[in-house]
Amino acid sequence: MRLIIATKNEGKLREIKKILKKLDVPVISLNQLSRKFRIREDGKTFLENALKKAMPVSKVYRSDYVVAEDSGLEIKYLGAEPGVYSKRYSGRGATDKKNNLKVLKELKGAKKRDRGACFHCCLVLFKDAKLVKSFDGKLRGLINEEMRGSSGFGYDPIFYLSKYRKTVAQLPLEEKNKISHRAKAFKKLRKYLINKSI
Ligand code: ITT
Repeated sequence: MRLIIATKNEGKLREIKKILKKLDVPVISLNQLSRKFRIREDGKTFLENALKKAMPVSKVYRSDYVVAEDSGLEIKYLGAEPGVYSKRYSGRGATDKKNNLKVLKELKGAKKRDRGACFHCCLVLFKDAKLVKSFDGKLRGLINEEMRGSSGFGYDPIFYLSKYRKTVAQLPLEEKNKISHRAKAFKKLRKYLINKSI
């Protein structure tokens, strides 16, 4: 029995593996499976997208546990955008840098009180093509006025945490893993799996 993380994002996988390292099961990603999956992330919510990622994998690998997560950045000032469009916010050929720059442009001149943002992670656990449980995690912060730092991925360079006086990209990965939206959701999963003796 293995724990398959239904992601192709190596940045995410690195973070997830660190959080789950105490579990006594092999943790692998889609990149290590012989079967290839093409997943359309066209759901309207993080939960819908997480279900879309997990189901096809769990249908093939029925005896393994499959975990999928969908995550993104929500900015109240932008009506909770980019949300489920976080990865492709700057359109065709989107990159992390272009996405960051687009957010900075949208918030140009916005006051501190309007710069509130939230990273949201929704995670689902599947077995035998059925949803076993879902977990959520959130991290609140502010959109910085410029990009800072090079650790992490995605919107980390513009996500500012007042408590640390740093962006998430200026924190070491160990630190991010203690507080991130993903860490919170995966710690709930870890606790669940340990309690179930998995
Ligand atoms: P998979 O679907 O293969 O898991 P993905 O890169 O498509 O990987 P998501 O759809 O869940 O991942 O994430 C959407 C985007 O949200 C992601 O590309 C980042 O831009 C942003 N994001 C998610 N988690 C983040 C984090 O911890 N730090 C910074 N940005 C993050």
